[in-house]
Amino acid sequence: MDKHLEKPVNEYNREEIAGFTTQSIIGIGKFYSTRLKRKARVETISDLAKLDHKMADQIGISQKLLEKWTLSASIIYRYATSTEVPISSHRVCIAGLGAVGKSSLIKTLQAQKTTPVNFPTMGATIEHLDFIGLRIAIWDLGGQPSFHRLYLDDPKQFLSKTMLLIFVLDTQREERAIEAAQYLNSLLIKFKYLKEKPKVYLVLHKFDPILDKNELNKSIEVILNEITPILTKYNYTFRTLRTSIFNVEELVKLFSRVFADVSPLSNILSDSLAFYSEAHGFSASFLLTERCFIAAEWTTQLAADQRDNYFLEIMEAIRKEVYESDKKHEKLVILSEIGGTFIIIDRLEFDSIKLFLCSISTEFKTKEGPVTAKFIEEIRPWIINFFSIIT
Ligand SMILES: Nc1nc2c(ncn2[C@@H]2O[C@H](COP(=O)(O)OP(=O)(O)OP(=O)(O)O)[C@@H](O)[C@H]2O)c(=O)[nH]1
Ligand SMILES: [Mg+2]
Repeated sequence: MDKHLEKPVNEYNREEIAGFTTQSIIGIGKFYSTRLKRKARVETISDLAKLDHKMADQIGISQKLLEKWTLSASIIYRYATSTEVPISSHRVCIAGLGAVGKSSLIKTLQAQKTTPVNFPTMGATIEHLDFIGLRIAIWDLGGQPSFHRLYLDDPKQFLSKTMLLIFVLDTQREERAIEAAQYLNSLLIKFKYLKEKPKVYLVLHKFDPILDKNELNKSIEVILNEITPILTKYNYTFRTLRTSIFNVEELVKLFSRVFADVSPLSNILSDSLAFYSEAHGFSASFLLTERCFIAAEWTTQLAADQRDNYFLEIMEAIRKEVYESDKKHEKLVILSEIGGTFIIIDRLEFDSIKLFLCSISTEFKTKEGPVTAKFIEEIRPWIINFFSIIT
């Protein structure tokens, strides 16, 4: 949002924000704001959020630009009018039977390196992970049977306002599938009682790189045969992730998707990133957090394995930079192993939030351009102000 408001965004109440004029969105100057008003009777953020993109011709702006503006408006509108609890106080729960690897998985994500935990979690503990300025609180629900009653008997305390349920299964122990399904069932009953329906991710864990994938996939089939009917019974859709603490890169990559699901900012940032990349003629770009989580990406022109390869190269470079190099470079340029392309990594800082802007290019570009400056200017208020609205 525009930085020329009379006071900081967080000092307005939510209804006021929905009534801001369209000019308060960066990029919509007086000219377009007048046009929106005259040609489409759109005056406020709330009007703009509901505007049909097909009106672009009639208003006299490009379809793409209008899409971008309505997306921004609809995200602001959603938060301005939402009676939901703000995201920052939403819960992410990680549950599953004992010793399936929940705590190890979280510790590995936090440390960015394989970190096995070799003692059971006693009851519930809270762990934090930072993602584009959002402090995600992850409730690690110790899985030993004696603790199940604790959560099930007091769902308000342990399960309410869960926006994401990460249910972890041990792919190397298919014989525990029935027991796992029963536990999941009892959790879903409690969510039903709370009248809540979190997003569900099934994490098929201990999918270790050295093991035979075919064997593991067979065991996964057995496990899913028990688990899927439970989710279907309560009308849940879900996604599956195959993870191992011995493949940190894959773990980080997969969990970026999970966190992007929790943060509405990813959409906005990806949209700005697309404009930025196209204007520069880049073939792809990523915006990564310091922990290498993908805050946003524009990789539509790449095949999936190409995208993954670039991501691995970028991650390796950033981890070297963050953890090994004494000197902090403003910019890194690396020659990619994928023939004839460079990866340009810029360090960006927005108050205390640090991000890496990574672009894939066929040219060796080192100059700061106006496009980059404009991009940074465009995303800055989202990153800084957005969380003052919702926290
Ligand atoms: N092979 C393999 N072992 C793992 C992996 N992740 C965790 N482990 C091992 O699994 C065991 C249990 O790990 P924890 O992280 O304590 O499991 P948990 O689910 O938190 O267990 P509770 O706290 O009792 O619910 C430990 O010995 C870990 O080293 C993995 O990806 N692959
Ligand atoms: Mg644990």
